[in-house]
Amino acid sequence: MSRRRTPVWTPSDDQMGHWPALSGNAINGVGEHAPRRPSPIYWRPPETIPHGPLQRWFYQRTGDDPTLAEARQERQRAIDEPLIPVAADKADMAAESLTGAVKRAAAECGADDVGVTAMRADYVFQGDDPPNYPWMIVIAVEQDYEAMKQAPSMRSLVEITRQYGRGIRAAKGLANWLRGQGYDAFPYGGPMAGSFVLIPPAIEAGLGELGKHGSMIHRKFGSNFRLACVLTDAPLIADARQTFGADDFCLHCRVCSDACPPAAILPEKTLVRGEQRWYVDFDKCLPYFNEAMSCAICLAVCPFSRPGVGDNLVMKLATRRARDEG
Ligand code: B12
Ligand code: SF4
Ligand code: SF4
Repeated sequence: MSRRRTPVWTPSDDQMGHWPALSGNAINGVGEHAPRRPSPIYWRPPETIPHGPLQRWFYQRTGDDPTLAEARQERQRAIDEPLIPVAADKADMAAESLTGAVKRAAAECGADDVGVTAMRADYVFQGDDPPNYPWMIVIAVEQDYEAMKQAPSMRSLVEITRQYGRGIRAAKGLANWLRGQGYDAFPYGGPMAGSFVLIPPAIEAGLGELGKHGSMIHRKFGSNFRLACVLTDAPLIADARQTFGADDFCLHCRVCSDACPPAAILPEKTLVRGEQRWYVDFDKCLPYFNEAMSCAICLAVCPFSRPGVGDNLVMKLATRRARDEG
């Protein structure tokens, strides 16, 4: 039973005039039993995707705020900064010490958390070539909670844009550090989707769990963070997945689904490309996202995101689990 007090939001005719004849949930493979690679759906060159006209519509609506324009320019400067060449001699370090050194370098470059995982072809969008690197170093950057509490607003959109820039700078700094050690390294941060999804490798790299709102929950930052990464051929050691009870907590919590204006967050796990997991209805989320400054209400209201509360929740869940197991 829903606790919603407000009626479900409906999109403008202006936006829906650009909507394609195809459901985004079909593109994402909802109801499909066989596993397959994800299909490109958004934040891709607009002429290559059915929802491309909506992507253009979003940029036209948000384009002329000066603070946002400045944040976008700074993000673009980070994207455009060239990489240094790969040094001719490789650093003589065993995988264990190199992995430790990579994590320290990532923190110095501005990453708030970092994890290592093997690159897998199933992260790569259909139609894109799997990048030729064995390892992915996944970076998390925390967003300012006070700014995000005001989502959806120009302030939260500016904060999101700034954190994209910070993620790209951290990834680029780390890629350059690796290149200086003689290893090939390629950085990726948003906002464009690139050629692979970030959440599945970030989960494998131990950065957190998938929440009901379709984003990840980190044990310290809650849902309030962005992801970036570096692909590399440096020999590294993978981190293990980490679970701290977020998935179980989501089973009995409805804070994000009740707060989502278009009611896009599905209350039950759903079959998507062969996996039963949390899923957000694309056809409901995207119109609100486009009209409301890229939304992010679901990140802001998640109890794990509230500073101080998230840590306590994680501790309580660990105590409960120890009691249940003992
Ligand atoms: C396209 C995109 C969108 C689209 C559509 C997303 C969709 N699910 O269809 C729109 C514009 C609607 C969107 C909205 C949001 N997004 Co978005 N989005 C992306 C982007 C660029 C590509 C993802 C994609 O193509 N998804 C389409 C298919 C693959 O979606 P899906 O099948 O539902 O799978 C999703 C998850 O379930 C998970 N996933 C995929 N396969 C598997 C397999 C398993 C086993 C599991 C457990 C999970 C999992 O990853 C997918 C993430 O969308 C990524 C960056 C990246 N390169 O990954 C950011 C990204 C996922 N978005 C992010 C965020 C935060 C948001 C918003 C909160 C908006 C905002 N302003 O912050 C909302 C949340 C609502 C939502 N729908 O999830 C963050 C998540 C960070 C976090 N804490 O987890 C990312 C990683 C961007 C970043 N660099 O930080 N997004
Ligand atoms: S981004 Fe907004 S519309 Fe989309 S799922 Fe989250 S709260 Fe709902
Ligand atoms: S608000 Fe509740 S249900 Fe939604 S992701 Fe956070 S913990 Fe899970």
